[in-house]
Amino acid sequence: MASVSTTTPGTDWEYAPAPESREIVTIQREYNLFVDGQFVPPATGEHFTTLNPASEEPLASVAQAGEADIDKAVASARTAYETSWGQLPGRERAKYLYRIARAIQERAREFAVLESLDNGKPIKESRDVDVPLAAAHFFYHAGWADKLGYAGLGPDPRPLGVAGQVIPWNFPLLMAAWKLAPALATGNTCVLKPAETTPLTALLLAEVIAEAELPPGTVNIITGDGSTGAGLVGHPGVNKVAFTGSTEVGKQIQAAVAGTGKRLTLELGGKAANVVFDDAPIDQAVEGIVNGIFFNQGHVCCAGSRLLLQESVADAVLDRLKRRLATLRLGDPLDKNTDIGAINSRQQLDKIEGLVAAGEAEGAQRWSPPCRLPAKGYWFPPTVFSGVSQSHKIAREEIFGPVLAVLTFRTPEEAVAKANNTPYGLSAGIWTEKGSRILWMAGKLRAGVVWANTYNRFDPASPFGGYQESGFGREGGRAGLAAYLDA
Ligand code: TAP
Repeated sequence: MASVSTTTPGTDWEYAPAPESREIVTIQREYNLFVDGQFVPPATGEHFTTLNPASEEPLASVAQAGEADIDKAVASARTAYETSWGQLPGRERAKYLYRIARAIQERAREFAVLESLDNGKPIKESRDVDVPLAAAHFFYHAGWADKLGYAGLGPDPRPLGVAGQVIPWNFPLLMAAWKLAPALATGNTCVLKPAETTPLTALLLAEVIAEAELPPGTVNIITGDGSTGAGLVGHPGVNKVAFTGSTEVGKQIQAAVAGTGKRLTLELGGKAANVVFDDAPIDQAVEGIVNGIFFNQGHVCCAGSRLLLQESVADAVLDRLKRRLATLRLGDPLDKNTDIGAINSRQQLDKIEGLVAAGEAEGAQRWSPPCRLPAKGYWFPPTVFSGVSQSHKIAREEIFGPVLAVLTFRTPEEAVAKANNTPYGLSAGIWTEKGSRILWMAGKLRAGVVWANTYNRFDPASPFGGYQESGFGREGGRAGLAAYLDA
């Protein structure tokens, strides 16, 4: 598929295609479950197909885990907890985590190409963000494994046991690393379920884990749909549930886990405000706005999906933003020039289209740069809605796509009130030259992460998580260790 520039013909540079080769990856025709250190066929006998969302080409057939498979995986994790992994001193666990981190680095290109094929994200993002950050999470947590007594969580914090972990499709490998690395560093064993539409990099990670010779059962990776996730989090043999996904499913899990004594962390949706004041460096802010909402096609829980512009600079910022968006290139995720890749699934595309239609019906003004979408696959152009009011559906609901809702404000107090007018509370951005205003705003915004004069920056040492309907518990940093320890 050719890359398609969204720029106006005749006014832009023509880029030659620069496709990353997919030769580096060997995709098997069929994948089984990774249980007790081996790939085993599912007891259900069923498989489902995972697609390349950029072309709708079937990539592989993947096992559907059922009740008996979940039982087996949890039992194997229990045995590893009681007899092998759970008995290892931290300094030994660290060696395995370093091994995994180094193997991810060694196989980085393979992971990046596979992630872009299965997810639809541009190769420059999987190559420069997802894969290096996944390795960084294993390195960071390897460093903690023998120092847990110094984490401020008591002199001898104990692991919880078996962790049941369910992750979404937007950062498949990275979310697997966010879940597995802290759980393993703290001495727990794991059963992980990746999302149905993006199981392949988790299965490649299973291969890495087998090669790193972790004791069998320490990590089990079971693929399947929502019913597999529900079966895993509801399993009586699980001590800790860690879920990243939608608020709707998060609420169901919270209800299912209530009263069981299982420990729970939920990383859910968001509707973040990215707030630009009139003294902000406009060009930098425009880059931050683009990165905030168009990174990973807007499939980002902490995306800056509500842009709050101070009225005096609103027209100037919007004008520059539109000019910048006209230079973004949408198309083949494996092309190194591509900025915007494919939407992950037909279902997600339908959701985006429905919410965008609601935005138009409610009277907001829709704009996209001139943009030719590829004929096959799931695509949506970068879209900006101006004239949005707080009551509009597109200002309240998470779209999880490349769609920005622009609102305005006059005073810092009004900016805070509008930014906080959401049931979520995951992240926010502030753009201003004034340090005192950054600190004042950061203290008033009800969001787990607040970025100042930047956006979408992640580091394994920095805790990430939400308030309200964005969930509870933190991942990363010292706070992330606490979620896996009986401290
Ligand atoms: P969900 O539909 O919630 O799916 C997430 C995971 O849960 C998938 O593996 C899914 O399996 C599984 N699942 C579905 N129903 C389940 C149930 N009843 N019990 C247990 N597991 C179940 O979300 P999604 O569409 O994949 O991801 C998008 C959402 O995730 C967005 O709202 C986004 O904001 C949020 N998200 C949050 C964060 C953080 S850190 N807060 C990070 C990334 C994404 P299937 O794939 O088979 O449906």
